Amino acid sequence: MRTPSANVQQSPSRTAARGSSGSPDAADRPAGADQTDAATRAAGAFGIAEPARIHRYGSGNINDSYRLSAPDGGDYLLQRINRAVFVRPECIAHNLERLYEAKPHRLPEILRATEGRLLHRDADGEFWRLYRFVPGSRNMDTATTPELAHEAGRAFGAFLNETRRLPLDDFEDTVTGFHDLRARLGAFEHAAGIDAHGRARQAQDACAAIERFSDLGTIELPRDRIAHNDCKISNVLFDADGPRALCVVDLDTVMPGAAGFDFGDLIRSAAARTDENETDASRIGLDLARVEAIASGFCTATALTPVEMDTLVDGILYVTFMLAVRFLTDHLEGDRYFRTTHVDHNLDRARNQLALLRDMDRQRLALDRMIRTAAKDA
Ligand code: GN1
Ligand code: MG
Repeated sequence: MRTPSANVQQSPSRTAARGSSGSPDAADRPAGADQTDAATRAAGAFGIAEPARIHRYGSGNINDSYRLSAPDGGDYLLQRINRAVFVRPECIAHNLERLYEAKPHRLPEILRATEGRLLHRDADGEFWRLYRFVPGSRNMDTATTPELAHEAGRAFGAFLNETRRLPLDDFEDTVTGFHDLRARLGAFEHAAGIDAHGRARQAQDACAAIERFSDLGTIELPRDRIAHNDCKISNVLFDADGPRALCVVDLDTVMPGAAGFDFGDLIRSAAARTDENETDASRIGLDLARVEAIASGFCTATALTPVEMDTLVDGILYVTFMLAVRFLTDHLEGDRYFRTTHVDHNLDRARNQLALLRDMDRQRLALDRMIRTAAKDA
């Protein structure tokens, strides 16, 4: 058994309590009146006095997003930072300043509040930020074709390529221990030991699978570059009318990281045959054609060091296992972190990631061969 770490215990979430949906089908759900009022006031702080239209938007698990139209027809994405997850929002602001100073080519345009800051703090202590909505864009929860998978790989590879010269010391950790699997295993053991909600028994299968795979906690990846750290495919914006990727979004976790984690997160989300909410285990698995396409797109857009090349397969297993651990911990702790839509949602997600992990583990050698070949040909 490992020692629990306070750093990465899942923290209470305002958003989960609101019960809003993580389902992509619910992307345009209406916001509660109070929340919309707060969002409208926040829009005012960015110089949009009376938005013509404002509504909840997106399928993110953490922050609250609103799409709004300005009276002059401008289209924006306004987001409230989840303070329970990002306990030091000023670190996000600091990192965004550093990132945008570097003048990246393919990021959404970010706007400043009238007081000049990228994050606006409202009277309730909530933090908001505003992006211009990328016109003609769409996103998705898994890549349905190798062409889309290739484009997603290219988009995140290009992001790493653009950030490769940014000094590590210029960036803060926006979430402490975000990719610390050992600490996350510690938090899981702790939650399972306490079992505050009496859920461990029903989740026995998943808890046992976590124990079986716990050796993955010994994997070490060098965290020696600025990475995106949340490379799920829904964070790629595609052209609404075709397969082309336009840019990557969701920059709250841009901080020191590893190429293998970014690559791994993309494989887990974009090469999975289903999204992470699928409950039919017989449908869950990796689509190797998409793995090949992602590897090829990724390696076309950025050059990896030999050490990084050697960590790609480990990165895939590591991030998938870590997310299973995180979902299961949150289930045991009473769904305080990830937004959920139904009872046992986090347990379902944990089982989903564990089923995917089993398939990845079975195909480890094939994955390694395929990724190296794709990189060589890129
Ligand atoms: C969260 O916010 P969103 O939905 O892009 C989470 C990621 C997980 C992901 C799983 C800050 O991402 O780490 O991989 O859910 N973000 C944070 O869907 O915890
Ligand atoms: Mg995110």
